Amino acid sequence: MLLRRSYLNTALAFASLCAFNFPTNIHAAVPIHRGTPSRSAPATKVTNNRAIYTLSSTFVITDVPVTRTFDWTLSLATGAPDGVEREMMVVNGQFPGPLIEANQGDTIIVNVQNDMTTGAGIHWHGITQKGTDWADGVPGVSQCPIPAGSTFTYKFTVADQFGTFWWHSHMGNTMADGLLGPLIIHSPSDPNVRGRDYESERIMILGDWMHDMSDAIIADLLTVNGYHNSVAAPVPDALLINGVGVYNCSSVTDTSCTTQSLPEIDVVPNSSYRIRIINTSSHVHYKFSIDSHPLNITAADDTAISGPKALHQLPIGISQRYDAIIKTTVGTDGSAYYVRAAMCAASIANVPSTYDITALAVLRYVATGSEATTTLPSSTDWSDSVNNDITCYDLDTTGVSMTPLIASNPPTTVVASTVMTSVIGFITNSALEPIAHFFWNSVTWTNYIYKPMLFTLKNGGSLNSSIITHAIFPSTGAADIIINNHDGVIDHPYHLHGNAFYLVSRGSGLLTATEYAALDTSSFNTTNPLRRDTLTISRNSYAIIRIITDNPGVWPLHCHIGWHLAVGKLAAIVVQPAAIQDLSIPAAATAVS
Ligand SMILES: [Cu+2]
Repeated sequence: MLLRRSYLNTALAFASLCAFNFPTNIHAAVPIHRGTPSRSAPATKVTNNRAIYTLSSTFVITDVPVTRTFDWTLSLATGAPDGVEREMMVVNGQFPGPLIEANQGDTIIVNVQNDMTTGAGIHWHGITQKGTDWADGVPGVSQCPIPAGSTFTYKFTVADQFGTFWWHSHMGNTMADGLLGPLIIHSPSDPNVRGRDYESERIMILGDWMHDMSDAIIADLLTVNGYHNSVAAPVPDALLINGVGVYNCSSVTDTSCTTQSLPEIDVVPNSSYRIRIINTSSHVHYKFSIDSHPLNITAADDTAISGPKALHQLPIGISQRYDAIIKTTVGTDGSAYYVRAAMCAASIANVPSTYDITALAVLRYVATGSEATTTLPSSTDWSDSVNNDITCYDLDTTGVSMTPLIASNPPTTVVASTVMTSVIGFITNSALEPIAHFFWNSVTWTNYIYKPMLFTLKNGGSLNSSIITHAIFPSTGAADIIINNHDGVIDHPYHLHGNAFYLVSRGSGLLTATEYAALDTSSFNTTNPLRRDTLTISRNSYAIIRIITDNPGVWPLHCHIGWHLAVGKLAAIVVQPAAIQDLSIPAAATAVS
């Protein structure tokens, strides 16, 4: 890998637009915490608010828009999702964080009070933020960090979207410290209808967990020896379902470690449930299943689909969502079945042979008026389940049909295209040591968090190609983005902000611009192809996604493995830079300091 620059940039290389005299390198800007119980661990205890996993049947689904206001306090607190206490970052004292539930057309206001000791930014994953780019929540891209002790208000209207989304911190990888939660948008236009296609709704949040704070892990990853002597993203200390993991306390000296009970999901017999599965992990691609309960897949990210009707095992990439309908006609009152989230270990380095790759929860049948049983299930995994794949891959690559229920054909005339090639590499630090980073087209992103790219473009400036690989799509039309995953042994989840995209093609190997231009486009799927916002692209392969460039902005295209993002894996798609200058950005967004 070519060495483009030294990692440590001069702090004041750019005049800041949001604040003065702050270092521009995020890792120099935050104090380093180790997550193991410390003398300074906050006394406040994190709660797991189980109410967020059950969507209320009384929530009125309507096309009459309202404004919904949420008041959030971000704070440090002590929690033990897997039984090992550590310092966490939480919203309103909860992990996972609060549920946002709204209807299509609603305006969402989130008043954020940052009571942490570091800056913050909250991203609304999958929401396109048309005209409200400043609310996209990415420090260094769309805003400055919300300073410790300050408030900031996000306000956006979800005009033309509905489905299963989530929110998470986009500051470093502090989502791995606890700042994440579900975001559900209902709509009368949703082809999947409560009361007809299913009776009730549940949320299942898959995740992964580390015992160290994210900034400590990133600081180590940016050394020659890495974190725990590896420059690879870390093996999770625990795997979580609905914020609960079971850590083997006998392997730690920490006497406060408590063995967790498996999370319980109660269902009534002879009913049907829409389960909204969200993979909030920083590193883990999962295979999700429920013993004896086939999954009828009805949405991929926020796109309602006709999917596989009786799937046993669902591959779900990092930050992807799937909605699945299950029928509770398998058992009777008192029956119990394991819910399994099996880690795709193929893309994670250094997994010990003794590592338990499967997180468990309990699906328990409880008839109305009955007392829940407490015995653990005796159910067994599907006989055809596959846990140890040689790659981690998306559901659409398995030969199943995933047809959007609201049909949309992308334009077949493309006005612009770009090739984005990502690969791991090394750059040399001031001690001439090789430090691992991820690169887009040979450039690893440096986040000047106090000089957001949106503000630069708003002011008529342009981006610096040596610190951010970017493509510029100047006019409205269809544009193709060829994403190459050039890594030989790592599968990555790719997320594009500001746009749902059409998946028009996939292929193996590396696709150059010349090869793309020579492709027989009749092989592209332009007849109602799958639309979504996050794609797993397996090692040494590519995908071609098509967007409509009607949302002016500077939109991150990045790997959603938080540890890869933190070491440079973000590029930008700049849509209609002239129109960005016309965007209105509230003074409060630019005045954060
Ligand atoms: Cu990655």
